[in-house]
Amino acid sequence: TPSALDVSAAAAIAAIHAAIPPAYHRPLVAIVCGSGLSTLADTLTAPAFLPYASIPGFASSTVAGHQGVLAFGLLAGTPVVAMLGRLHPYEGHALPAVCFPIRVLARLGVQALILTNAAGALNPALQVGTLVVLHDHLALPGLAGMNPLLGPAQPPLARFVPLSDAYSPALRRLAFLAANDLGLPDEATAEGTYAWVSGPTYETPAEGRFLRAAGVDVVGMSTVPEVVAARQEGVPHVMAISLVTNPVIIPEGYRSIKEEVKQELAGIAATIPAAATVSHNEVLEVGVEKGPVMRSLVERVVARVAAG
Ligand code: 6GU
Repeated sequence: TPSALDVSAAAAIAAIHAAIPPAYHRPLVAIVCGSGLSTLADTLTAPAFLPYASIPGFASSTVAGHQGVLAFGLLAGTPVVAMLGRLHPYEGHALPAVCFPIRVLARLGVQALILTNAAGALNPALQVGTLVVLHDHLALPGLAGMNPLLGPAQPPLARFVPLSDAYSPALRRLAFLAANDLGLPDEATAEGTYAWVSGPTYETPAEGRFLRAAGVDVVGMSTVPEVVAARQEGVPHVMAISLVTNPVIIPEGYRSIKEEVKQELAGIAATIPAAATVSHNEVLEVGVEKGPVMRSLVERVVARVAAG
């Protein structure tokens, strides 16, 4: 007997097939558009749109800059499907709800999944605007009791999913060839390890220091549950690209109020500045500014995937 997951995924696919022209029923590549990539829809030829709300089992995205629409169309002449806006655990979506659309895209038969996101840089060598092709991740919630695959086994899907090569080396290679196609300067792209945190708070200084000490290059609140679900679903090639929208400042020390009080009592003016903070607006602005570069890169990767 089919599992509950199989039944709901089949219902979602039936709704998609009923609403979308047959030419788009088997997209080659699926793309998840994070903050900054939703303009990808403008690049699709002959697009067909389907709101998440009209697909059974799809939750709706509630974040500014995330539309909540599935877009089908041709990118670089190749049929693709794009999630314009993604679901995040911090919105209150349970992990199975976050993963469900990915499972549906996987079952449409996509050969490759390209995920994009906005992230903060912990590696001080990464400038704002850099496109970081992920080669590994650190799933803090996953290690600590919030793994996306917790729950009953879903045969025939694997119970224990290896993630040693979760990020396709072949697709990552195409990303750097695509960057060369576009004439991007060397510093426009990098490789790195992504830390998934649940958010919605940004990191405290101690948390930033902790993640950096663990070898993390960029940090964000998405992507990893989707990567894990896609790998369990057996999507042949998964890649993720982070757009660095802000540095995560890791101060050497901290502002010592005790020292300030001692100086104050000694009649000396305070000299220690307050710490910098990150804002969601800053994240969205860099997304708008650098989104087109990310879009061109994804388009060139799709062209290269299609060329085989
Ligand atoms: Cl600094 N932290 C997290 N967790 N997510 C982010 C970010 C920072 N910047 C963009 N997304």
